[in-house]
Amino acid sequence: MSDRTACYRLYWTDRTAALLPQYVLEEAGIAHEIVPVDLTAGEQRSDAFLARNPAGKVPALELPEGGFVNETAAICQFLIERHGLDELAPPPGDPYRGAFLQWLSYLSNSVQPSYKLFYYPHRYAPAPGLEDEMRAKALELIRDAWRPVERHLAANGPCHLGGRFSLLEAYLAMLVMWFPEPAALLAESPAVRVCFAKAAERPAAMRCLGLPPGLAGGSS
Ligand SMILES: N[C@@H](CCC(=O)N[C@@H](CS)C(=O)NCC(=O)O)C(=O)O
Repeated sequence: MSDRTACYRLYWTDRTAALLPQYVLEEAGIAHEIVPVDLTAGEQRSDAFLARNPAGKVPALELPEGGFVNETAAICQFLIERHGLDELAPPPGDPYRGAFLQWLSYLSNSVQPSYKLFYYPHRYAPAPGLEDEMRAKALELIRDAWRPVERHLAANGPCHLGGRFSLLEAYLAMLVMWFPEPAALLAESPAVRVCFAKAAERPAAMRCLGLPPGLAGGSS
Protein backbone atom coordinates (compact mmCIF):
# COMPACT_ATOMS: atom_id res chain seq x y z
CA MET A 1 0.00 0.00 0.00
CA SER A 2 1.53 3.29 -1.05
CA ASP A 3 -0.53 5.77 1.00
CA ARG A 4 1.33 5.93 4.32
CA THR A 5 -1.67 7.34 6.15
CA ALA A 6 -4.17 4.74 4.90
CA CYS A 7 -3.37 1.95 7.34
CA TYR A 8 -1.28 0.83 10.27
CA ARG A 9 2.40 0.20 9.62
CA LEU A 10 3.94 -2.51 11.79
CA TYR A 11 7.72 -2.36 12.15
CA TRP A 12 8.45 -6.06 12.30
CA THR A 13 11.16 -8.72 12.38
CA ASP A 14 10.50 -12.44 12.00
CA ARG A 15 10.74 -14.62 15.15
CA THR A 16 10.37 -11.59 17.44
CA ALA A 17 7.63 -10.11 19.60
CA ALA A 18 6.40 -8.27 16.51
CA LEU A 19 4.57 -11.46 15.52
CA LEU A 20 1.94 -10.92 18.22
CA PRO A 21 0.57 -7.55 17.02
CA GLN A 22 0.76 -8.96 13.49
CA TYR A 23 -1.47 -11.80 14.70
CA VAL A 24 -4.00 -9.31 16.18
CA LEU A 25 -4.08 -7.30 12.96
CA GLU A 26 -4.57 -10.42 10.83
CA GLU A 27 -7.05 -12.13 13.15
CA ALA A 28 -9.23 -9.00 13.08
CA GLY A 29 -8.72 -8.31 9.37
CA ILE A 30 -7.38 -4.80 10.07
CA ALA A 31 -5.61 -3.18 7.11
CA HIS A 32 -1.88 -2.90 7.75
CA GLU A 33 1.52 -2.87 6.13
CA ILE A 34 4.47 -4.90 7.42
CA VAL A 35 7.75 -2.96 7.45
CA PRO A 36 10.69 -5.36 7.96
CA VAL A 37 13.44 -4.19 10.32
CA ASP A 38 16.89 -5.80 10.01
CA LEU A 39 17.94 -6.37 13.62
CA THR A 40 21.11 -8.25 12.66
CA ALA A 41 22.28 -5.17 10.73
CA GLY A 42 21.46 -2.97 13.76
CA GLU A 43 18.70 -1.03 11.98
CA GLN A 44 16.88 -0.68 15.32
CA ARG A 45 19.68 1.59 16.55
CA SER A 46 19.53 3.96 13.56
CA ASP A 47 18.36 7.53 14.13
CA ALA A 48 15.42 6.92 11.82
CA PHE A 49 14.23 3.93 13.84
CA LEU A 50 14.90 5.52 17.25
CA ALA A 51 12.60 8.35 16.19
CA ARG A 52 9.87 5.70 15.82
CA ASN A 53 10.67 3.80 19.00
CA PRO A 54 13.17 5.39 21.39
CA ALA A 55 13.73 1.96 22.96
CA GLY A 56 15.27 0.69 19.70
CA LYS A 57 13.11 -2.46 19.66
CA VAL A 58 10.51 -4.11 17.50
CA PRO A 59 7.56 -4.06 17.39
CA ALA A 60 6.63 -0.44 16.71
CA LEU A 61 3.19 0.46 15.39
CA GLU A 62 2.66 3.59 13.31
CA LEU A 63 -0.94 4.74 13.43
CA PRO A 64 -2.95 5.63 10.33
CA GLU A 65 -3.44 9.15 11.69
CA GLY A 66 0.27 9.49 12.57
CA GLY A 67 2.19 8.80 15.78
CA PHE A 68 3.33 5.53 17.30
CA VAL A 69 2.33 3.00 19.92
CA ASN A 70 5.17 0.71 21.01
CA GLU A 71 5.60 -2.24 23.39
CA THR A 72 4.05 -5.57 22.43
CA ALA A 73 1.41 -5.82 25.15
CA ALA A 74 0.44 -2.15 24.81
CA ILE A 75 0.10 -2.37 21.02
CA CYS A 76 -2.11 -5.46 21.25
CA GLN A 77 -4.24 -4.01 24.02
CA PHE A 78 -4.56 -0.73 22.10
CA LEU A 79 -5.70 -2.49 18.92
CA ILE A 80 -8.13 -4.69 20.84
CA GLU A 81 -9.75 -1.69 22.54
CA ARG A 82 -9.76 0.56 19.50
CA HIS A 83 -11.33 -2.07 17.25
CA GLY A 84 -13.64 -3.63 19.84
CA LEU A 85 -12.01 -7.07 19.59
CA ASP A 86 -13.75 -8.49 22.65
CA GLU A 87 -13.11 -12.04 21.45
CA LEU A 88 -9.39 -11.43 22.11
CA ALA A 89 -9.69 -9.77 25.54
CA PRO A 90 -12.43 -9.29 28.11
CA PRO A 91 -13.45 -5.61 28.06
CA PRO A 92 -13.50 -3.40 31.19
CA GLY A 93 -16.22 -4.62 33.54
CA ASP A 94 -15.97 -8.23 32.39
CA PRO A 95 -15.39 -10.62 35.31
CA TYR A 96 -12.32 -12.03 33.51
CA ARG A 97 -10.71 -8.61 33.01
CA GLY A 98 -8.46 -8.77 36.07
CA ALA A 99 -7.14 -12.24 35.25
CA PHE A 100 -6.54 -11.16 31.66
CA LEU A 101 -4.48 -8.13 32.70
CA GLN A 102 -2.58 -10.22 35.25
CA TRP A 103 -1.46 -12.83 32.74
CA LEU A 104 -0.81 -10.28 30.01
CA SER A 105 1.56 -8.53 32.42
CA TYR A 106 3.15 -11.80 33.51
CA LEU A 107 3.85 -13.02 29.97
CA SER A 108 5.13 -9.60 28.96
CA ASN A 109 7.17 -8.76 32.07
CA SER A 110 8.41 -12.14 33.27
CA VAL A 111 8.37 -14.81 30.53
CA GLN A 112 9.28 -12.64 27.53
CA PRO A 113 12.29 -10.86 29.10
CA SER A 114 13.71 -14.12 30.45
CA TYR A 115 14.69 -14.98 26.87
CA LYS A 116 16.89 -11.87 26.51
CA LEU A 117 19.69 -13.51 28.48
CA PHE A 118 19.59 -16.53 26.18
CA TYR A 119 19.49 -14.66 22.87
CA TYR A 120 21.81 -11.79 23.82
CA PRO A 121 24.33 -13.53 26.15
CA HIS A 122 27.11 -11.18 25.01
CA ARG A 123 25.14 -8.28 26.51
CA TYR A 124 24.60 -9.90 29.89
CA ALA A 125 27.59 -12.22 30.52
CA PRO A 126 29.71 -10.82 33.37
CA ALA A 127 32.86 -11.18 31.22
CA PRO A 128 33.75 -12.03 27.62
CA GLY A 129 34.03 -15.77 27.04
CA LEU A 130 31.25 -16.62 29.53
CA GLU A 131 28.46 -16.60 26.94
CA ASP A 132 27.90 -20.38 27.11
CA GLU A 133 27.53 -20.25 30.91
CA MET A 134 25.18 -17.31 30.49
CA ARG A 135 23.00 -19.24 28.07
CA ALA A 136 22.87 -22.27 30.37
CA LYS A 137 21.84 -20.02 33.27
CA ALA A 138 19.33 -18.28 31.00
CA LEU A 139 17.63 -21.61 30.24
CA GLU A 140 17.11 -22.14 33.97
CA LEU A 141 15.59 -18.66 34.27
CA ILE A 142 13.31 -19.26 31.29
CA ARG A 143 12.08 -22.53 32.83
CA ASP A 144 11.53 -20.74 36.16
CA ALA A 145 9.44 -18.11 34.38
CA TRP A 146 7.24 -20.77 32.75
CA ARG A 147 6.50 -22.63 36.03
CA PRO A 148 3.74 -20.30 37.31
CA VAL A 149 2.05 -20.46 33.89
CA GLU A 150 2.07 -24.27 33.96
CA ARG A 151 0.77 -24.27 37.54
CA HIS A 152 -2.05 -21.85 36.69
CA LEU A 153 -3.08 -23.67 33.51
CA ALA A 154 -2.98 -27.10 35.18
CA ALA A 155 -5.46 -25.85 37.79
CA ASN A 156 -7.57 -23.49 35.64
CA GLY A 157 -7.00 -24.33 31.96
CA PRO A 158 -7.19 -25.19 29.17
CA CYS A 159 -6.80 -21.44 28.46
CA HIS A 160 -5.53 -18.73 30.82
CA LEU A 161 -9.16 -17.68 31.31
CA GLY A 162 -10.48 -21.24 31.69
CA GLY A 163 -12.44 -22.24 28.61
CA ARG A 164 -12.28 -18.77 27.08
CA PHE A 165 -9.74 -18.15 24.30
CA SER A 166 -7.96 -14.80 24.29
CA LEU A 167 -4.81 -13.04 23.13
CA LEU A 168 -3.02 -14.80 25.99
CA GLU A 169 -3.01 -18.14 24.19
CA ALA A 170 -1.38 -16.57 21.13
CA TYR A 171 1.14 -14.79 23.39
CA LEU A 172 1.96 -18.11 25.06
CA ALA A 173 2.36 -19.86 21.70
CA MET A 174 4.77 -17.18 20.45
CA LEU A 175 6.87 -17.49 23.59
CA VAL A 176 6.87 -21.30 23.40
CA MET A 177 8.29 -21.00 19.89
CA TRP A 178 11.20 -18.95 21.25
CA PHE A 179 12.31 -21.87 23.45
CA PRO A 180 15.38 -23.49 21.87
CA GLU A 181 13.45 -26.77 21.54
CA PRO A 182 9.73 -25.97 21.71
CA ALA A 183 8.83 -29.68 21.73
CA ALA A 184 10.94 -30.20 24.87
CA LEU A 185 9.19 -27.36 26.70
CA LEU A 186 5.78 -28.71 25.70
CA ALA A 187 6.75 -32.23 26.82
CA GLU A 188 7.73 -31.02 30.28
CA SER A 189 4.75 -28.63 30.62
CA PRO A 190 1.58 -30.57 29.73
CA ALA A 191 -0.86 -27.77 30.58
CA VAL A 192 1.17 -25.30 28.50
CA ARG A 193 0.97 -27.84 25.66
CA VAL A 194 -2.83 -27.97 25.85
CA CYS A 195 -2.98 -24.16 25.87
CA PHE A 196 -0.55 -24.00 22.93
CA ALA A 197 -2.88 -26.36 21.04
CA LYS A 198 -5.74 -23.89 21.59
CA ALA A 199 -3.71 -21.20 19.82
CA ALA A 200 -2.84 -23.66 17.06
CA GLU A 201 -6.57 -24.05 16.32
CA ARG A 202 -6.58 -20.46 14.98
CA PRO A 203 -5.39 -20.24 11.34
CA ALA A 204 -4.14 -16.66 11.81
CA ALA A 205 -2.04 -17.76 14.79
CA MET A 206 -0.61 -20.72 12.88
CA ARG A 207 0.32 -18.41 10.03
CA CYS A 208 1.62 -15.34 11.89
CA LEU A 209 3.33 -17.11 14.76
CA GLY A 210 4.84 -19.82 12.56
CA LEU A 211 3.41 -22.69 14.63
CA PRO A 212 4.47 -26.01 13.12
CA PRO A 213 1.48 -28.29 12.37
CA GLY A 214 1.24 -31.16 14.82
CA LEU A 215 3.67 -29.73 17.39
CA ALA A 216 1.09 -29.56 20.19
CA GLY A 217 -0.83 -32.73 19.36
CA GLY A 218 -4.51 -32.54 20.34
CA SER A 219 -6.01 -29.98 22.71
CA SER A 220 -7.78 -32.63 24.84
N1 LIG B 1 9.39 -4.66 25.99
C1 LIG B 1 9.48 -4.72 24.56
C2 LIG B 1 10.65 -5.62 24.19
C3 LIG B 1 10.81 -5.72 22.70
C4 LIG B 1 12.09 -6.47 22.34
O1 LIG B 1 12.91 -6.83 23.19
N2 LIG B 1 12.24 -6.71 21.03
C5 LIG B 1 13.41 -7.40 20.56
C6 LIG B 1 13.00 -8.50 19.59
S1 LIG B 1 11.92 -9.68 20.38
C7 LIG B 1 14.32 -6.43 19.83
O2 LIG B 1 13.86 -5.54 19.14
N3 LIG B 1 15.63 -6.61 20.00
C8 LIG B 1 16.60 -5.82 19.35
C9 LIG B 1 17.67 -5.37 20.29
O3 LIG B 1 17.53 -5.57 21.52
O4 LIG B 1 18.65 -4.82 19.81
C10 LIG B 1 8.18 -5.25 23.97
O5 LIG B 1 7.51 -6.06 24.62
O6 LIG B 1 7.81 -4.85 22.84
